Amino acid sequence: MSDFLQQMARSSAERASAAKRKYSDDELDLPLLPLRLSSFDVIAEIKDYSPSEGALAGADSDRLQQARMYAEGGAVAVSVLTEPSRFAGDLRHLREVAALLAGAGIPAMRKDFLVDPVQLLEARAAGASGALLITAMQDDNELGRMLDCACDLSLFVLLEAFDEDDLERTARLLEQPRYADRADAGQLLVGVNTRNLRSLNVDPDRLRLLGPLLPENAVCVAESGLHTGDDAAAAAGWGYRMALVGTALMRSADPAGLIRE
Ligand code: IGP
Repeated sequence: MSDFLQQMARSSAERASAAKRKYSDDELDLPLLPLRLSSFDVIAEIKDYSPSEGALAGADSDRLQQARMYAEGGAVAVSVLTEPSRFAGDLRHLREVAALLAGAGIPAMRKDFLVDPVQLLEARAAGASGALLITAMQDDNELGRMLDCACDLSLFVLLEAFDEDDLERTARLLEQPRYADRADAGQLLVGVNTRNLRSLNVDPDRLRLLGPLLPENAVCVAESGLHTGDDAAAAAGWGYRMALVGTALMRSADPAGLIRE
């Protein structure tokens, strides 16, 4: 069997072809909330299950309560896993969380292994204002198509890199004026995921090692394996202006307090 990322790409493509039949433009008029960045921000994540950590949450009410605590803690955005097979995610989770957060003016973003522009439409129709794109899943043309679609829909994008090659590719994309403009506006972010999505292992040292290679014209996000305010402060010292935190917040008795740290 192929590696994890390939499996995810295949099952995601199957879901995309089913989704293509569903949406028309008039379904896409839910409120769009741009990211409003400050000096260091947290994107807080809702995920019920992680392939590496196991179950992180249960009932639907927990999910909404979790989103409320993220809002209370001052999360700049909330990321919601929608991948069903390995993360127990669902577009319904995104829809419910986005609707709840819209009242507080906090954008929700779709976290999944997106391979087809229609999945960005799905995200938009579920009320998301942003989406994650994984650089290593697509070639430059495919990624360009996804970015263009996200721009057309005014979705903010977190473009995720894992290694030097990914970061070089994101830097090249960011040389193109249309993407550079989105990055300048703080609506195209570059993330470094410390978790290798092929093996699922976390290498926390990646944040430090890749720090010098971060593109200068984008806000950069430290992703995965961050547990404390100290972890976030270290990331800030290496040039990251945001942290994406899931597991630690899902497990915390006081997620709002942890975000404020
Ligand atoms: C959150 P953590 O270690 O705080 O739960 O990680 C987030 O970075 C992680 O869920 C993630 C992810 C992804 C999940 C980052 N990129 C891509 C699925 C797909």
